[in-house]
Amino acid sequence: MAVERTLSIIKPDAVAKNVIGKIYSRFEKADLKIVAGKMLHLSQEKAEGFYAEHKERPFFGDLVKFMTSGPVVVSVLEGENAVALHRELMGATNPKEAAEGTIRADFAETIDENAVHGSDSPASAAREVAYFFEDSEICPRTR
Ligand code: RTP
Ligand code: MG
Repeated sequence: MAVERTLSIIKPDAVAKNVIGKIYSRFEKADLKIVAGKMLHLSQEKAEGFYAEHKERPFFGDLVKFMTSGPVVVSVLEGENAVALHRELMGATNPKEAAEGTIRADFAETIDENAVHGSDSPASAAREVAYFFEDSEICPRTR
């Protein structure tokens, strides 16, 4: 299996619940390395650009409103099979359907405010990592 990178966003609801560390801890326990990270408050334009693939969906307006409602933590995670592993740790989009022990099952209640985002394919990950980080902001582990 290949070492991959994926983009994580800890969404405004989870930041408000003060569980950034608990979510980071899930990544670390799964042997995903945090190789970049920052907190920021997304502008409407930045959030719309990030979710451009959902532009025509009925929930798009609410999604952008939520994602700009407070600070988020964006991170790059690195590890074997990182994209799929991270999605597994997150659980289903709808927390009510998320498997026990997943981040969404434990820290989210509704599909609209579901605690975390994770890239859904290596191609999306490449686009999303570049959307938030310069190469110089990513720090691969040397030990
Ligand atoms: P994300 O992109 O945030 O990691 O979530 P995801 O891949 O699991 O889900 P996606 O289909 O990409 O949808 C992005 C976000 O839009 C909201 N959503 N609402 N009401 C609905 O039917 C609906 N479907 C999606 C969710 O907040 C989802 O995380
Ligand atoms: Mg998605």
